[in-house]
Amino acid sequence: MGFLADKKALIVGIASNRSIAWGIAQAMYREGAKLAFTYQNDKLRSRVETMASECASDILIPCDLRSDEEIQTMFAELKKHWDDLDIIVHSAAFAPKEELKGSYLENTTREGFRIAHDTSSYTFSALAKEGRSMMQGHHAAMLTVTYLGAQRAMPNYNVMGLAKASLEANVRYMAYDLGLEGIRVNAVSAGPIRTLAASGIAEFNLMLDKVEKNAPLRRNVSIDDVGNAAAFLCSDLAAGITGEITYVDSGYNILGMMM
Ligand code: 0WE
Repeated sequence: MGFLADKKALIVGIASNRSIAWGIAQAMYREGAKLAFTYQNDKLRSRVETMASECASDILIPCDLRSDEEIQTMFAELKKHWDDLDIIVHSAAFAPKEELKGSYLENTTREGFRIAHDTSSYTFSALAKEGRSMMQGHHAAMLTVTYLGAQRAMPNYNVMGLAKASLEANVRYMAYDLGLEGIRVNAVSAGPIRTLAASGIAEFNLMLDKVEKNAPLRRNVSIDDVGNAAAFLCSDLAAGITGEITYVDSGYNILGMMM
């Protein structure tokens, strides 16, 4: 029996079979969880449908996280399948492409800042606000995905770094609030991974090389590495862990110098 046997998990943020959310879904399915999936738009529906069926799931609900109404409708739809919920996985982020390169100050706008923070941080709170009633009394857990750019200044990551810093503070404030209801809230901070979100990012190969040459484990991480840690954090094995940011990055974040 897997360590997530009888748990029901909602997976938000699959865009392709390289998505971190897909690595998390597969690990949770392997450990015995029942899964439900959302998809952002019609373009992604059939793709997510195929992946859901690989996890024996036929719960597939549209949801653009930028809309409170769509989030409400999504949970109303989920309630038709399940009375309750044990796990919510949030793996979604966005900033306008032009703001993810070059000078931070020159390329960040008020509107880009708003979009990055709304899409990448507020959406996690929004899922908690609408989903908490279904998670009552279930030793439930929420999980999001962040990046080292929240804690350290990085070239090109720019306004996303601020949005991820907000998301990490969000993990702590949500953990504080939801702890009263027994709901745990954590994040995994993943090393760089070639996903759709990383495609077209300047110098991404260089970042992967730096990790491979310098991280303690001398390799990059996979969506399976991230998925396994996420599955653990959402399981009862992690019953005493909340408000925590767990690095899944081959140890890269501990370095003080690269030789
Ligand atoms: O958080 C991310 C990526 C988030 C992201 C990616 C895009 C690309 C397409 C957010 N918004 C957009 N908007 C788009 O239009 N990562 C951790 C991956 C990533 O993105 C970077 C990185 C790394 C690593 C951007 C610049 C520098 C490094």
